[in-house]
Amino acid sequence: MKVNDVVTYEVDGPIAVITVNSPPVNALSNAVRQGVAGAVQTAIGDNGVGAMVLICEGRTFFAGADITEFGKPQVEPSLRNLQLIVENATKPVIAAIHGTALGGGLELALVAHYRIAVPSAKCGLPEVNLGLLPGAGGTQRLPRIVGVEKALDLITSGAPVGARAAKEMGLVDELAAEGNLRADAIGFAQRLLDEGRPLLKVRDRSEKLDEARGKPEIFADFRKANAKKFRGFKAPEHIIRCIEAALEKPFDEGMAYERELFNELQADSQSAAQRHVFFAERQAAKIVGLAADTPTLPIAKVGVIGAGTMGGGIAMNFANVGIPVTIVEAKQETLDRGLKIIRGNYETTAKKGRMKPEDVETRMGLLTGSVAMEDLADCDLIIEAVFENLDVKREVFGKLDRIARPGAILATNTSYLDIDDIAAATSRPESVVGLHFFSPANVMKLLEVVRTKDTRPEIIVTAMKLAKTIGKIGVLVGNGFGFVGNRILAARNAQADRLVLEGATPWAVDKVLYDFGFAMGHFQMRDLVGLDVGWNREATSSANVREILNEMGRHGQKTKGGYYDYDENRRQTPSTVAMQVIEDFAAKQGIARRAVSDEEIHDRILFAMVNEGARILDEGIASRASDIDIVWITGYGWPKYRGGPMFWADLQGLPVVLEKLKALEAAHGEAFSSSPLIERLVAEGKGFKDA
Ligand code: T1G
Repeated sequence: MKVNDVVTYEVDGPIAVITVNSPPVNALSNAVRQGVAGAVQTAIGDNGVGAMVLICEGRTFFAGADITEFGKPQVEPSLRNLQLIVENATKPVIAAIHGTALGGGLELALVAHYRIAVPSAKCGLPEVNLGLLPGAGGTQRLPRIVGVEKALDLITSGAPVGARAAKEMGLVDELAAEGNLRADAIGFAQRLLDEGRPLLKVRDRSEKLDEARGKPEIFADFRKANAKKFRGFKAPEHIIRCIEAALEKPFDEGMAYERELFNELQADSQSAAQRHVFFAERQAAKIVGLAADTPTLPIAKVGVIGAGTMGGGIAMNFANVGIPVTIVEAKQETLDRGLKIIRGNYETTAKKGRMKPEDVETRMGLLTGSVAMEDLADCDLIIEAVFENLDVKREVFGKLDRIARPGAILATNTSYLDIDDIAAATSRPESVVGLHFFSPANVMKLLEVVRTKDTRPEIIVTAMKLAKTIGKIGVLVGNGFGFVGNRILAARNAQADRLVLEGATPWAVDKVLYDFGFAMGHFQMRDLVGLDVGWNREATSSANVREILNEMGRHGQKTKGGYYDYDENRRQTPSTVAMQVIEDFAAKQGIARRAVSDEEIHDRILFAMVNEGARILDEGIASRASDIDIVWITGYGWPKYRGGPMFWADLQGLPVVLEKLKALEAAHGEAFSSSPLIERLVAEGKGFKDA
């Protein structure tokens, strides 16, 4: 019978089956919680019922609390009150798990008396990814089942575990046959009844906690080992404290402590930022302005031109998902070197246990090397990753135009050149698209999909779908200098370079950005990438500090010197040589150096970036402000707990941003003349999220 729109109740002999069907992921919405509570109470009151199975239809068991309900008035039963109904049921409740039992979904399974899962199922507590902690007893119950150390890992990483591993650690009691979960769960429930198995409550178990008692070093060591990873994030430390409480406090006090710390996190801007990022990532995949039925083109074979760092990394993305790739290089020795590097990358990954050794050959078998572009004639998608020079790229596309089959997608990996100019070298500009990968291309998640004024809709849809296929976060952007990411980076570059001429040091600039939450500072990143990227050795003319450092052979980490000096372990120290170059250049430019405060560094860099983001949005180069956030979080390391430059600006309030820009413009010139979009939004009392 239907309990409500999303929950049904039926009886199979002495077993009640409570089925939830609330697409897309059976999130524990108000209706789901009300329906499950009603069904459990019906089963308890039904004398013919001896036990009950709680199961979901669709793609997964409950994937957590319904994040869309956060911040809205609480509707009973709350998740915790639903848990009390289940945990105190007078008849066994068996949670039948498939898909991903995550967050509140797993926490609900933890108050069931038994858990059965299909082998393909996964269980996890990923709340930390939302700037939260498991707020329905996960920090108190999980350690009681899997032990403190495993609980610390699982909850602070948010990583799911597969059903087999879950069974080994006692998180799951029984494995069902794949595709036979309902029947096996009913059979398991029947067996529990026949055997008169007890109503086990996780909250009453303490054997696993006892193993950790009197070992404070477990927590001290864990904090130390993860200090770098957790830096700046609030949720991980709150999680650790809750697990410590599980050890030190009686269950109900531990639950109260967990609730207190959960509420703190939920009210914090870090969680708002990370929930924003969760939805923004998914929004980015949705294309604005194209017909929903735009067809996707089949990509059975990919061609890559260039076997260097970028070309090799790009090729790996496709081989990793079983798509054959032909890699073309001009010279055999360069091709061989490129293929060797790819093989080396795979072997290293296999040695680290992150891929099966036999997959090295499987993936290398998908890569065909060639020194003839003619071998790309049968490819559905061809990506060029040759030298970042417009003439070189135009020449390549001219040849491709003659070789590629009709309908093939011709993609450029350029990071800032005008793709319309590249497309104009072909007779088929509608087939040209930008696929801007970030180095290392086989690792970095971000892929800027750059549409030109002519790119066909099918190619846009195909490219965005392909991004997901190869495990990237695709963001559709418009054509223009630097697209979205590099254009904002250029704004940051300009301010950082100007600041060090005016009196700041590179290390002061880097510290401000590091303390803001970036993994590394601006000049450290330049040294890492290499100062000579994009440097023209023939035409160099000491036009700026960076050129002068390059002319001195100071190309960054790879030459043990750039803005910093590096020892054999790549540990950096501020370089007096670089500082002297800066001071001399400033003097030559007639710039009187002065003391520059950290606050000025902070404001000039961050508000210049926000202003450039607003211009990008106003020009339609980005479809959404949140797309800009995703680009800078996934491609450039903007701290996730600050939500991205546009979210961060909204958090400051656009009136504050506008005021800052006007003050900065008065002091430092037109680079800070505010985007008209900001002025419009302020006048309308809106934020970037409304743009
Ligand atoms: N609530 C609401 N909507 C959700 C959702 C959730 N928990 N999870 C996913 N969706 C939507 C998502 O926005 C998208 O919507 C669609 O489902 C498909 O998602 C008390 C407080 C389950 C692994 O963090 O990790 O429980 O765009 O594109 O790639 O302690 O979704 O189609 O309109 O990601 O197959 C904890 C988050 C919540 C899990 C499926 N749970 N979700 O991945 O599909 S907090 C999570 C995921 C909590 C308790 C705490 C993934 C997935 P639309 P998708 P997918």
